[in-house]
Amino acid sequence: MTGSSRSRHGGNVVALCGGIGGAKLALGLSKVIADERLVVAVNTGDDFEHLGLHISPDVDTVTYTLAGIANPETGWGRADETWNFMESLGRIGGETWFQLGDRDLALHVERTRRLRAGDSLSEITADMRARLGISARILPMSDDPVRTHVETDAGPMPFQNYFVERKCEPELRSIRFVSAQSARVQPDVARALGNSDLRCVIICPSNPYLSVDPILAVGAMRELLRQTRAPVVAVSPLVDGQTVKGPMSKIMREQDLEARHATIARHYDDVIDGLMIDSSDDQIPNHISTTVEDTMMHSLDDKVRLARHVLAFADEISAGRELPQARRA
Ligand code: FO1
Repeated sequence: MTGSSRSRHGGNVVALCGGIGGAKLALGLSKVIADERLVVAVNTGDDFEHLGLHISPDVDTVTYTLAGIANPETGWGRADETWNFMESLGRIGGETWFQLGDRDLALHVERTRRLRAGDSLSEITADMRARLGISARILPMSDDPVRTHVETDAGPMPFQNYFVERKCEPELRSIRFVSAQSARVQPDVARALGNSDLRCVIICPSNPYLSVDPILAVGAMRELLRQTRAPVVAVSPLVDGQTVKGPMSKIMREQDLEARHATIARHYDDVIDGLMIDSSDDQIPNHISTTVEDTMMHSLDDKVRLARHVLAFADEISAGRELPQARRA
């Protein structure tokens, strides 16, 4: 039996989350898990300084999504946006490849002011989500700077220049998370992972290579995941063998990886106990439990349904089965 037999249903859940795809499941989880028992640890490797502003795209995508004000078409930025700032900026020769809506801009300006005044990204994010009426805790993976850089056939470049400015056209050679090793896991995330009443850890269906790996690369994160008695389950971001959104199949091809669930299972092999997939894959290693579910999330109901299934899957692993020896290695 793993850990205490006391039901963990009241325990905390930690969700590791990147951008748009992950935020959808985080929204579903926020509807199922009460208040602050949900801790969403968000990737900050995509953060960058732009137009003199500190931009934290994934933190904002998760915050807007949980507040119900995210742009439903793009998944990033805000709904009901206006673009006067970008229009004027373009006219005076400013950089417009990274679209900042007028309402969205207020968050970047206020975050930048507070960071310069010495507030931490965690404090700022906690204030923003409280003001937006969000009860789940949204925490950066670290308050120390970590930056995703990619090596491509067009040379090295920061993440947003590759992902947004160049639309992922350059051929990806390798991905680096600058300063991840020396960055400290955000203290409340580390505490939640070390807490004995932790119900489970969920790796949301974000891009494993661009959005989840930076989180796993932070300081002691992998160690904390290996040490927890709670089950760690991931939702595969691949649907019907294709990627749901974003450049995942191109990135996998460029890394000579087969776009199938078994590749995702092997990628997370050292930290997960279970993988939720949308169709069976007989190449998944035996020590990783699997469950097959429809993982497409269009409506809010889809997101809530998937959240319930992931939690039930994790509870099954923690209640019924010994944690795989392999993970304790
Ligand atoms: N993604 C784009 O593809 N184009 C944009 O112009 C863009 C602007 C943007 C502004 C604020 C923000 O929080 C996110 C924004 N994103 C944009 C998304 C972002 O670059 C990516 O979603 C993440 O970095 C990867 O998950």
